[in-house]
Amino acid sequence: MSSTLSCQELIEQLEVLEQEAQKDIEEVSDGDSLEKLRISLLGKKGRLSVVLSAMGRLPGEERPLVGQRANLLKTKVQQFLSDRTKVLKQQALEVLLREETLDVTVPPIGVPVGKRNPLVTTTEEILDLFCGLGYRVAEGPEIENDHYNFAALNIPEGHPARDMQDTFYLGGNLLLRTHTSPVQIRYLEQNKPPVRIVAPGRVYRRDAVDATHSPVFNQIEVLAIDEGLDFSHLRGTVLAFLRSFFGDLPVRFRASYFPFTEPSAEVDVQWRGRWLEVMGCGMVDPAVLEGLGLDPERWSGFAAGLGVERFCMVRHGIDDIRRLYTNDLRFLDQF
Ligand code: 2NL
Repeated sequence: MSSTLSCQELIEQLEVLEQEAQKDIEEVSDGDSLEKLRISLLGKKGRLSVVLSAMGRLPGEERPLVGQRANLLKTKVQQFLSDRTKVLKQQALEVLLREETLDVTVPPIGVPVGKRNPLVTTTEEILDLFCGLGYRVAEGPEIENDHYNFAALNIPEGHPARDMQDTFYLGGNLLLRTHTSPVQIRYLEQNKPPVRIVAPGRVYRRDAVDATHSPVFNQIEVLAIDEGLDFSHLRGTVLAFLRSFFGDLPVRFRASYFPFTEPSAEVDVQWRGRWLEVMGCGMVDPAVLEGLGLDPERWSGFAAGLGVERFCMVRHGIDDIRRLYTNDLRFLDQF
C-alpha cells in the first residue's frame, strides 16, 4: 500500500471495500466460507486493517474522518455477516426439513411387547368376582409366626401341617406362611364383624417341583363372618363363584376335614367329562372364633381356599405349572 494515499483516496477505498464485502457476503453459501470471508475482511491481517494502517500515516486532523468511515464500514459489514448467517441457517433448516422426512405410516418391525402373566389375570378375575359380591381384598406378610399360621387356626401341636417336612421354618418362631389364612386372622383382630374379605397371595410349602406342584404358589382365601350365616350361604357363594368362572358346569361338594372349619367340604367341578377338585371350604370352626374373642353363639362364618394355579391351568388348558413361572414370552404371548 502506498504511503502517499490521501484522505479522500482512503475513504474511496473504504467505500469500494464495503461494496465488495456486501457482494462477496451475499454470494457465500455456507457457514465455513462465511467465517473465512469475515477473517479476510475484519481479521488482524484483513482488508480493513490494511486501510487502517494507511490511515496512520495521514496528518493527525484528517484521521478522524477516515476513522469514522472505517467504523461505519465495520458496523455495516458485521450487519451483512449476521444477516447472511441467519439466511444460511434458515436455508440449512429448510433443507433438513425437506430431506429428513419420517413416514409415520410405515408398519413397525416387530417391536416386542410384554404380556401379563395369566396367573395375574386369573387372580384379578377371581378377586373381581368376589368384589362384585361385596367382598374386600385383604393382604398381609409372607413371613409369619406360629401363632397366625397355625395356633389361631386351631391347628394343634403335632399336626402334620406343622411338620418340618411341610413347612419352611426360618428360625426363631418365624416361618413362610403355608396359606393366606393368617391374613384373615390379622384382619379379624383389627375389624369387628360383619366381615367379608378375599385374601390373595403367595404361599410356601416344602413340595418337590413337578408338573402340578411348586413350593411357591398363589392362593386366594375367602372369609365371611356375620350373624346367621350357615352352610347354605357357603354353598350359594361357592356355586355363584364357580358358575361365573367356569360357566354352567356340574359341581359337587364332598365331605372333608380341615382343622379350622366344621363341617368341611371339598368342591369338584366336572370339566371336559372329568371331576376336578378345585377348592376346599367349610363353616369356620367355633374354636377359631373363640380364639379371636368372638362369641360363636352370636357369630358364624364360612371360609374357602383355592389355588390360583389350578384355576388358571384348567381355564387355559396348561399342562405344566412350571410354565407359569418362567416368563417365556413365547408362552405368555398366547394369552
Ligand atoms: C384349600 C382349602 C380352606 C379355609 C381355607 C379359613 C380361614 C379362616 C378360618 C377358617 Cl381365617 N378357614 N380358610 C377354610 C377351608 C378351606 O382352603 O384347599 N386351599 C387350597
